[in-house]
Amino acid sequence: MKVEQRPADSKSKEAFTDKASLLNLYREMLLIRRFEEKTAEMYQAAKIGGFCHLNIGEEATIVGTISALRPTDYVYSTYREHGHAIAKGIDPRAVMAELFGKETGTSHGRGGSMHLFSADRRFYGGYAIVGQALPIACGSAYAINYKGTDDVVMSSFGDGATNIGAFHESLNVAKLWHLPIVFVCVNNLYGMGTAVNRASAVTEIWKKACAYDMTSERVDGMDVLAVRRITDQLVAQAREEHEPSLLECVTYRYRGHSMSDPDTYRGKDEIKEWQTRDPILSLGEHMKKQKMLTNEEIERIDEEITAQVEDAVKFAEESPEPDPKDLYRDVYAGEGAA
Ligand SMILES: Cc1ncc(C[n+]2csc(CCOP(=O)(O)OP(=O)(O)O)c2C)c(N)n1
Ligand SMILES: [Mg+2]
Repeated sequence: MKVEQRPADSKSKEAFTDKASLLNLYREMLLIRRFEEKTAEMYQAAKIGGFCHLNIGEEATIVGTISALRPTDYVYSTYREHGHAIAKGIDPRAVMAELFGKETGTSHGRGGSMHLFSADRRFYGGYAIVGQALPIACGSAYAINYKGTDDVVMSSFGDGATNIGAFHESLNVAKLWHLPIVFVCVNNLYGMGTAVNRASAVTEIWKKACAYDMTSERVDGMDVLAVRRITDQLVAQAREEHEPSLLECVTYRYRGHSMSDPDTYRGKDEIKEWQTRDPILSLGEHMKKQKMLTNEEIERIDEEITAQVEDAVKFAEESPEPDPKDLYRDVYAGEGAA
């Protein structure tokens, strides 16, 4: 599907000039990529069961948005959330163990791929229902105002979710109550096998915020620096002015909707075309041009990250299964759970 992009933001690459920051973004994106590739492999080896949705191709959107937050800020996501959980600081070992259904997983193996959660990291899920997290995220943002802290909530969801009633209800109350929330639409151009122009009367999702008189932006979701730059502004607006916003990141998932999707509704050429704008390769090229990175360093980083992912798999493999006697533990969250 052809999408008209806003012209690339020329200032985006100038905004981040120090090597350490760029390297962090690069490493985070590569960690998510290698983690997801390994997840696919483990799924095919029947180590992971149930539904499983990968983030491959969407790394710049995930890392560009979440890296703009403080550890005390909250993130809500969807069933396509392995990358969000890792970007929010959850140990990849605990994420992989959850996918394996093990006791050491983020949700003690009770949730699996679609229900990662960490109160410590303020990563509040992992939801299987499309649009489910948005009203709950508004509740967290309302609590922030009520308690008078300066935390921010980020609620991430797909293009398909913007056709759901809960999306519109959430934007409405967020604006009405001045909630400190950034809504992030990961527009990967498809909801399962349905292209965005066949499901949504308005295909430029950012425009939907106009109905609620809300700040909204559209950004190239394959350019991590552009995403980060605009997210910094929207997070500051939420934190300092308690004004919500909608950010549409136009991106692409290279794999099918889920591990069981034969992916017959789009051409191979389309996938290849998006891969020419790969977010990790693009940042690597940019850093090489700036003399911040060499091919040897790229290889070394890849080896390190591949080893980290192998270690996560080993940890998951060796972790115990949940004990059946704990079946009713954690059915309700206790005092101090959040
Ligand atoms: C309320 C609801 N309707 C339908 C489904 C089935 N379903 C699961 S994912 C999905 C597509 C959602 O697409 P989008 O919001 O664009 O997210 P993406 O999968 O592209 O990340 C659908 C229709 C669901 N889980 N919940
Ligand atoms: Mg989508």
